[in-house]
Amino acid sequence: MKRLVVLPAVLMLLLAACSQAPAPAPAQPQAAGGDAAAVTSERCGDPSKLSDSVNFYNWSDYIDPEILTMFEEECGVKVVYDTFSSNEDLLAKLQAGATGYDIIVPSDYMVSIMVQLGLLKELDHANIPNLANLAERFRNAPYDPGNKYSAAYQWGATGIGYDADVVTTPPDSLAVLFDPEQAAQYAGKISLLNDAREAIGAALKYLGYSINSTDPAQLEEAKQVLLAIKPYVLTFDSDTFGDLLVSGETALALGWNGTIYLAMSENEGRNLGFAVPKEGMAVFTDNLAVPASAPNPYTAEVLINYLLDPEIGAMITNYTLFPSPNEAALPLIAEEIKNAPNLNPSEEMMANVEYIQDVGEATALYERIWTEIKAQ
Ligand code: N2P
Repeated sequence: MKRLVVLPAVLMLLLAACSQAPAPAPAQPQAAGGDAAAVTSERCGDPSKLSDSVNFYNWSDYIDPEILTMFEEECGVKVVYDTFSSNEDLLAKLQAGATGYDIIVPSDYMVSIMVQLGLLKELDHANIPNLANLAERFRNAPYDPGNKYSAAYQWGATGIGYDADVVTTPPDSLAVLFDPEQAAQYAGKISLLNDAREAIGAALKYLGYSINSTDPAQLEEAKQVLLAIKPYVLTFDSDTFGDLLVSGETALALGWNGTIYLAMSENEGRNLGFAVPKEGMAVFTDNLAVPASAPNPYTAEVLINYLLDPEIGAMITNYTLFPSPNEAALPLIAEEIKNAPNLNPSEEMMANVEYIQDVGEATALYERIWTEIKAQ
């Protein structure tokens, strides 16, 4: 999704082109060190150390674009913004040698994998005092205790989005997706996340196994579950499943809570719901991190600190509707978001959920199964 890239320079050129003035001289390359004169805020770190631009690679629909404009205006740093749709896509991009990214947003288990592969830079906490705004459980998460490599950005849970005009009994079980008889009732109106760990993980949960199973026999069973209902699946999609529910192209979506809530809140005329299945589901924390190869690591840390500001943290959640790990931001988050049922999973629901974890060597097996499911 490219719509978030803000291009003041292009606007200036357009304006110049419209005026009668002689054509401007070609732009001079800017000196390293950014445009310190443009810094108008305390939130920009040491202006003399800022780069001209910073490259931010995030999940789709995961920030209020206004925040990028604010950072550009306050700090005089252009944010080059691009998006990805799964942890595996992000990893593949980095492993293929993409070296331009300054900030990436891996989930919990992918932080572990990237640390092991030496792909992340250790954060300089002196540049990120706002780490203190994170709730304790995000400052000492098992995948990165003490925020050595990452800072929590948003968290959430996977569940079932549904169109209550079509699925008239609110689903309480993954059987609505994975029991072929039930799924057949919604043939061609089902979307599943385009995500190996999420989709195979949900099938494992349906079977009563761990979302992190490494048992080849259990994984084979999960594959058979997915293959049996695949004829009824319209699409594997992690970017537009909310829109597909709104338009009526689907009636059921295995998807993330914030995305479904956004679809619900923007379309109150539509009778949409979000269900947490009784088998339990995945929860995730997505984290800001700096690749070891980042060209502008200082500016990346300044932007991470900016995103952890309480005001900005609240803007993020008020826009994405995913829960915030930023404790200092909570007073600024809209009450209806904090009180939405299922959006902030209750203790009871949390008892039944699992974090996706690094499954080590079994990752290759998940990948093979996923390729086979997608290919058939
Ligand atoms: C929202 C992205 C949610 C991230 N489009 C899930 N890890």
